[in-house]
Amino acid sequence: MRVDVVSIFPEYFAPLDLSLIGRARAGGHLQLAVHDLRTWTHDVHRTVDDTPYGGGPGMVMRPEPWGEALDALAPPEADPPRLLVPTPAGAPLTQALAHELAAEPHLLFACGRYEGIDQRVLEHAASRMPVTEVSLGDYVLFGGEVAVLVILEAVTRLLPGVLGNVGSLDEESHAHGLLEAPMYTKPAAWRGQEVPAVLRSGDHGKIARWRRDEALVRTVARRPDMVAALAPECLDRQDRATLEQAGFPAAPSDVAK
Ligand code: 6GU
Repeated sequence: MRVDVVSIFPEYFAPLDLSLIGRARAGGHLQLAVHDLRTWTHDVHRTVDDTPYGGGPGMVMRPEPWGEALDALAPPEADPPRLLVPTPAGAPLTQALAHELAAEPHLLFACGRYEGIDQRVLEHAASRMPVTEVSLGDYVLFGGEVAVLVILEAVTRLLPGVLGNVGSLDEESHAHGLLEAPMYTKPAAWRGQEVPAVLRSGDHGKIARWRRDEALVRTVARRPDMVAALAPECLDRQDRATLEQAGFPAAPSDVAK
C-alpha cells in the first residue's frame, strides 16, 4: 500500500520508523512518504493559514497550498488515491473502516491544524477522488497528526504479511463485535492470584467456550452498545444464557435456537 501524508509538522511522523510499522515499511508492505505542506507555499513566510471569514477565534488553513499539494500527490491523470482528512467532525474510526482502508492501494492523508482546512479544498478534491473525514472519538486534538498515526497503525497491521500470526487478527477485540477475553501467561500463580484452571486444562473446546463467555460478560459490562449491535444469528444458546446471566436484556427477536 502506498501512503502519502501532508502536514506542517512532518517531524510528528518519526515514530513510523519504529516497531512493527517500521518493519512493514522495511519489508515493502507500506510505502510511506511524509510531505511538508509548506513545500507548496510561495511567500517568504511560507504562510499556510489566515483568519476565518465571518469572524471567530483561531485560524483556518488557506486553500492554495493544499490545492497544489493535492495536485502534486494526486495528479488528475493518475489513479486517484482515497483522501483521508482527520477531523473531530468526521466519521468514527472503527475496525470495519480500518479493514476498508487496508484494501485501498493508495491513501493520502491531509492533516489540518487550527480550526481546519478551507472547505473548498475538500469540495474540489471530492470532484477528483473519494474523500473521507475521519474522527478518533468525541474529543478535540490540536491537529490531525496523531490521528494519522493511529489510523496508520490500525490499517498497517491488517495488511497481508505484516502480522506473523494471522490468527491473532481473528481473535482480538472488535474482530467479532465483542471485546476480547482476559489473557494470562506464566507463572501460573502470582501474588496470590491463580490463572483460571480451565486455561491450564488442555481442553480446547472448554477453553474456547470460557473465552467466549468471558468476552460476552466483559462486553456487557463495558460496552453494552456493542452487545446490542450483535446480529442475533451470531449468538448460540449458551451465548444467550451467558448474556442473560450477565444482566443483558434479551432482545425480543432472540428466540431459542
Ligand atoms: Cl481525527 N482530529 C482532530 N483534530 N481532533 C480529533 C480527531 C481528529 N478525532 C478526535 N478529535
